[in-house]
Amino acid sequence: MKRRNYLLFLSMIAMFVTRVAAEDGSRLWLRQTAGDSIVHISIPRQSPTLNIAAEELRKDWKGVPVELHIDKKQEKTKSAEGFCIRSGKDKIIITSRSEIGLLYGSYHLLRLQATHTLPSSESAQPIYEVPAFKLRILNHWDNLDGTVERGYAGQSLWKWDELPDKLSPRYTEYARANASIGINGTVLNNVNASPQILSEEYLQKIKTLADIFRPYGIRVFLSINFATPIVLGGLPTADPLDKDVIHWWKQKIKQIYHLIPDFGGFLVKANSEGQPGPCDYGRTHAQGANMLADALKPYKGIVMWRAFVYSPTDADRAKQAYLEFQPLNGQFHSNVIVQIKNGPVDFQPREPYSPLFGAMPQTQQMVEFQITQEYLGFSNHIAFLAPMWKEFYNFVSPTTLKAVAGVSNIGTDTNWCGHHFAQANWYAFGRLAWNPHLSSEKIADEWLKQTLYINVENTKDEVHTSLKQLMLESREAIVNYMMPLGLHHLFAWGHHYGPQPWCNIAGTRPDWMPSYYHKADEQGIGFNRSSTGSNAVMQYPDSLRQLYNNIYTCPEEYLLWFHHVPWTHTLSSGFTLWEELCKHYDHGVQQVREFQKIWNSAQNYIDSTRFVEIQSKLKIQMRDAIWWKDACLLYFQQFSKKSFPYSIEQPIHELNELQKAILPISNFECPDSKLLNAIR
Ligand code: BDP
Repeated sequence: MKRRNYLLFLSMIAMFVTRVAAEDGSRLWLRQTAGDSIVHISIPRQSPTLNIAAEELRKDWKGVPVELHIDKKQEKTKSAEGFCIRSGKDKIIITSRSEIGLLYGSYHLLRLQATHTLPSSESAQPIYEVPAFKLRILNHWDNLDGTVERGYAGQSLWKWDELPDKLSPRYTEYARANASIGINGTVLNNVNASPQILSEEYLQKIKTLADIFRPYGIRVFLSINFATPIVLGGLPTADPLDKDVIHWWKQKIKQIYHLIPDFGGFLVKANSEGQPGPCDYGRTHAQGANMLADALKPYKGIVMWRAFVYSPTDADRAKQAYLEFQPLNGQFHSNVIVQIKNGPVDFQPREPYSPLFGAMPQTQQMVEFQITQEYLGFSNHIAFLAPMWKEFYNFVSPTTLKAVAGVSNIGTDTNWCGHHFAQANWYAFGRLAWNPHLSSEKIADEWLKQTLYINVENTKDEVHTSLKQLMLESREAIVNYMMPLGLHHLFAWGHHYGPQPWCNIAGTRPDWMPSYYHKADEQGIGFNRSSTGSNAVMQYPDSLRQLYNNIYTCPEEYLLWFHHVPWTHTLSSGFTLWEELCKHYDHGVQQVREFQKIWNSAQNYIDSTRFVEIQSKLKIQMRDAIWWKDACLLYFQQFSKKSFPYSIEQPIHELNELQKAILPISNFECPDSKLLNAIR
């Protein structure tokens, strides 16, 4: 080989090696590499959105030529965002009523290619896809100082200090990733909102982001602080019926739309956890929401008004959102959507669905899921959340909801989400927001194939099957080792990472203390929400009320949510409650041991960087699972006064050692590993 050719050959190898080695997770599920042939892609016209579609296909599509067509009359895909893919022998045609539909269709085609699920051209029926929800939106809990509330993946993506002049390449990558899975809205800032977000200075920055996101079909929304007219506007009140307040909001909204003509609207956390709101002025949530909605209406903006409220009253916390919001049914204006967390308490590893869903038939509702793992081991544990969200849809039909929101798990970490597997939750959120009928297995399958393997074709079927199994079981494993059988909120106060079922801080709200929720005593454990207790069951429709109200018919996964159950009560397995509790905690630990084995067996099919990183996280998860099991079982044993079944792995910690450990309390960071190592 001539010297020049030889050098060229070496540099090609070097390029190839860097390409293979550069698996740091930054490319998410969009890892396809260019095909050799240049395929002809035709678009109906030049436009920012269509150019992106063409560029994506040119970069990654390896098949026959593709034509993109706008078809205003396309009947089957009623939504403008829907699309149809028809494949023939010599070309593929994607049609949609809109440009963004064509972009979604292009990403869909590429997904079929990457997951090896392209239908063969002869047999192929056209593929029609329509999103189930019109609004599929991420909620960022990002603060203006760059921190992220309950974020475990670094700092906020939005570099407020640099905007609007300097633009991080991540803004476009973020928009692209969202568009590839159909997410079409983003609330940029924390629901605990700073009034400054609406200042002239910030609106300019936000306009810049909106301009970057627009071609990807993503509209920008903002969380607002209800007292902004006082803080920014210098008014003496924020009373929603005050004419100066109304005028202030109208002017502010006019200013926003002048900069961002397709601005989506506001998300509001009001009279919740100390945030200001209309109730401060004797007005209702509906009056507060409607005032904003009326001001947004001329611009087609909306208000997403959160129902996450619970005041320190005697009423069971699980009942409070319903008590406060249900009577307001029918009072909200047509561009208000009440945003409700999936469960009645707060994003626990397992909750029954919130009975507020379906209880306000004359009011538009949307669900809020939490993608960030505040209550699921932060970015240290693998918790694939599609099964949890699907569980919600077993009770609440997607057709009754206007929209779906997910609290984002994205930050400045190279791999975006802290844990490589946490990317699967961002992915699953988007895919389920588009189609809630997709199975968890299908989503896991898609994500694994697109994201994880060095080479899909060379990956052994059994490895792929066990990794899928790992993902599908992962959330249930966490429920098992953290809080099985309907237990909830046993978390350490403040940061919600480790177990502290004993936590009791004098002078703190009782409904922030674990004992409020587990109520363990010598007789038994669990919160009696049946008709002989707080009667929260009353808020559910008849059929479920009867089921949940009876200790013998209540599904065991919700048993201790609805009942205070004697330690000696026999469960369907024939074991007593105490024995079952021990077995569940133990099973969770054994599941993680199994996950470690599965992961190790995948070594040859995953790049070494991500393999080792995930392996290390699994070690932490393993130690945490044992920590959770030991802490909860040793603590509850003081009440049950029973020994552990021989069949379970016996504790390796002492209770007093666990109770002495001081957990660092921070909203923003993972716990300090040195301190934790002392107890793990
Ligand atoms: C809780 C979080 C808190 C949020 C709150 C909310 O701990 O940081 O501000 O939810 O959703 O789960 O408003």
